[in-house]
Amino acid sequence: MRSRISQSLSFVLLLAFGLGLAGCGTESSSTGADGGAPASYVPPGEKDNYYLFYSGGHSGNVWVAGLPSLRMIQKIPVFTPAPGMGYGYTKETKEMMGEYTWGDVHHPGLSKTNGRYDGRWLFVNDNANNRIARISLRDFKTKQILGPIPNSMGNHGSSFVTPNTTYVLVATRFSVPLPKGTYAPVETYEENFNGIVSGVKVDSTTGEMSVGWQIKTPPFNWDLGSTGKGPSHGWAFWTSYNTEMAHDSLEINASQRDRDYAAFVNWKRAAEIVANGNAGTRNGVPFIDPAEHEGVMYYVPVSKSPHGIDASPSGRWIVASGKLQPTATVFDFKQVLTAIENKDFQGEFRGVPVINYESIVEGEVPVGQGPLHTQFDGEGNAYTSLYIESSVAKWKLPPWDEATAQDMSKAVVDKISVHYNVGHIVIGGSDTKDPYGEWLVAMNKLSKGRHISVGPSQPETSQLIDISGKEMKMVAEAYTPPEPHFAQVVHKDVINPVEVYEQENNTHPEAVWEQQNTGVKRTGPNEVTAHVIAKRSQYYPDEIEAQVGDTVIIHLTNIEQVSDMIHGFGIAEHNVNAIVDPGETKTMEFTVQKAGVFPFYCTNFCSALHQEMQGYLAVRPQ
Ligand SMILES: [Cu+2]
Repeated sequence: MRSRISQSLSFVLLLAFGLGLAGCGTESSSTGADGGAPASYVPPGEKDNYYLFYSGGHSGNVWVAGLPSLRMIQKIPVFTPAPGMGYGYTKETKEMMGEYTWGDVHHPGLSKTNGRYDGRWLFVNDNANNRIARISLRDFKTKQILGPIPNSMGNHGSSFVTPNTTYVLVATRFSVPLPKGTYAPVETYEENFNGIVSGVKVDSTTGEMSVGWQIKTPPFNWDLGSTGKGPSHGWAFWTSYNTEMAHDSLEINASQRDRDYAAFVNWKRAAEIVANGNAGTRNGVPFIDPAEHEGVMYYVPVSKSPHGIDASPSGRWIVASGKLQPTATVFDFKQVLTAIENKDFQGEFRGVPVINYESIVEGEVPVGQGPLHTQFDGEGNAYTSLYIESSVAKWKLPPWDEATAQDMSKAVVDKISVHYNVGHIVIGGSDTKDPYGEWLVAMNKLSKGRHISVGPSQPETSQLIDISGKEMKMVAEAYTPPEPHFAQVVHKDVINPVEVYEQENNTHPEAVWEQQNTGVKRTGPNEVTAHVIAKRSQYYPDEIEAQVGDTVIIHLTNIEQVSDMIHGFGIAEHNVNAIVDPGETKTMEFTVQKAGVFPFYCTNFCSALHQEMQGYLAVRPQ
């Protein structure tokens, strides 16, 4: 009850402070000049300072919100049709989505140059169908879906972007017999099943993705990861919650060992092995057995049933948390390199060295119950989500003073309750060398009791925490559809989107801009092709003739060159639906199967005469 009271009080203060700012005409900032209440309230007409890209989980989308307002601005459809944007109905998007109409987006990763966000692309994974997609932040649209990735099953441990976007790194949650497509009884799991770590290569100019290499692993279930920087540049880290290699009743059987393993992978070494022609191939992909190539992978014991592992902004401190142990373990990567050099190993597993735990641990910080993910503010502090406690702990990264080193509880400097069962948390730029700090968003799994009832199917909550001061302050709350597993936050100045596709940049081969180039033609015995332009408030031409059995191809160009002047194109009873943004061309292709006259019309309100923007598809019987 107490937390609810303090929260509504702070909301009132926020409101007052936000309105005050509006009067000054300044941008919103986290705290007032008097150090007063934080201003997450962004008044009408003012804009947020940050983009917040939420993964959409099994909705298959990415949600775009503003920060600090938490106002939802846009949906970016990726793996799932979105009729409101014509996505998944046009030829281009259908081909990109392939045979699946959903995906499970878990971890968005922004592209980077020199360890900082460069505002070019956002990569997202599909845990269900083993794919990676690339969204261009030039127009906030999905440009490529790669996969299903060969040999990869349960693409959960991604999308982790290396400091110059050389790779997006992927690890498998599930293990299967390899090459993928092989049968083996599930009882032979330990012997016949394997996991995979993949390096998805990214073309530095076009962003085009391809599978660069894969590393075979035991059938551990790989979980979250991160990429190194600074002293750990060239490395990537993943935790595993099933080094027991259980294949049934995982809740019990995968929770037996007091320590699981993290994998420390030298991706530069993997790339070298492939470049030198020393990798094998599996399902057409360069394939590395780490037992045969020294230096490509090491195991590090971590606390029980870990979920997350995160590299600090300096790249020196690698923080791993075990769900079933109330500590965040801090590894010193400089000591990791020394241990590797000195072969300071406590054993090996299937030919891969296990680094001596004692030699590389800087400390175990008692953060609280159920630690999952750690984020960094760039001021020497770490923040760890605590699933079981439903709170976020703020703690100091090393170097620690003598008193803290003796009593690690002194490293924990603040804790705040969230509502509740927090999964991921995000701080802007946490995975870069220069985090923004300022705000932390807690993404909570359960929202029950926090909103007016919407029945049994309930959204997730996001809570906004001001981290600009010594103590964390809860300042706002919002809801999202399922399911923001993780998010990325980037400053608005890093991204420079287009709002209109300029005519000279439209590369669609079938784009037409002049009325004299439009028209409907028979282009085959059973094929009719229409080139149509859309503008306020008509289509030209507005009549398409075809015969039953014809394939009808419509290339539709929106010739508007004005921001937000979007047209739609829906045909009655044909499941045909496109949206064309200003200057954009889209293609619809379908077979007409019934005679009759079917209206088509603009679905996206565009003008006073929007209702008049219509035409007819007239289909003769055969
Ligand atoms: Cu219109």
